[in-house]
Amino acid sequence: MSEQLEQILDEIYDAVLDGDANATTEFVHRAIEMGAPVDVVLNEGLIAPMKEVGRLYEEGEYFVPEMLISARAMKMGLAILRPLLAETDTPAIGKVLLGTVKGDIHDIGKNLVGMMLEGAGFEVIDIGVDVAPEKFVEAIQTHQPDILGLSALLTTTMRQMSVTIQTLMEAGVRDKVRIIVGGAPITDKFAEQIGADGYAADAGKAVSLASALLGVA
Ligand code: B1M
Repeated sequence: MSEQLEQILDEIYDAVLDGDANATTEFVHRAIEMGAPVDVVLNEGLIAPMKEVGRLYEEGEYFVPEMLISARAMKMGLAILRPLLAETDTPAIGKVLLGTVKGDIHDIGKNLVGMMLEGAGFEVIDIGVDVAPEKFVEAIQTHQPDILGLSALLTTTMRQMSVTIQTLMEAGVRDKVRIIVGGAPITDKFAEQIGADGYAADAGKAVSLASALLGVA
């Protein structure tokens, strides 16, 4: 990697960490113009500082407002990458319904999963955050997706994944979809325990998992 590119990635990292949305936008544009690989800008420029934001929050150096403005800056950067991540002309290989579970408003990871799935040729229907189990049932009936993707970032809301699956079973729609789960506190073991069809640790793995579940890998 050229020194110039490393420098611009550092600038993006710092801009997200500082919650400076204007600088994030400017440096992401500049990195792309310089020919930086999109995945490098994403991982080193935008995702890495969010990990640091989490660490600073744990240490008591950052509070919710700082997390929020960093998240906003990161989203501005993501919006620039979105068309590049989602570049595809191929017909949809499957339909994915995506949402963050009830009680949880974290959506950056979910949005990223959605973008990567779109980029891989899936049609994505994102029903947002804080989605109640009944809403997932309704959306499955309306959109008839092949896959349901559930995201949770809090240890307190990961249990909602299990509640959601139970609700789908009671409504008789569980067997109409494959269910994939993800988010920082989720593990393979947890996915198995709650009766999901698979767990993905990151957006790239969510794409491989969704493809494998539909036999298009
Ligand atoms: Co929150 N927050 N937050 N937060 N926040 C965490 C998650 C936390 C770990 C911070 C910390 O303490 N270190 C902590 C949770 C602790 C715990 O549960 N054990 C926490 C807390 C405590 C809270 C509040 C309770 C704080 C408070 O109010 N006191 C509160 C809860 C609000 C709620 O949801 N009810 C809260 C609020 C917020 C903000 C609103 C300020 C903001 C979210 C803004 C937004 O999303 N629009 C926020 C942020 C930004 C974070 C951190 C700093 C960053 C999350 C993020 O966007 N990461 C986070 C710390 C951290 O994660 N290290 C933290 C970047 C993103 C790309 O990664 O989301 O992990 P991630 O997604 C990855 C994978 O997990 C995976 O792929 C993604 C891409 O690779 N993945 C999937 C995610 N979903 C998937 C679905 C899949 C497959 C893969 O299939 C369907």
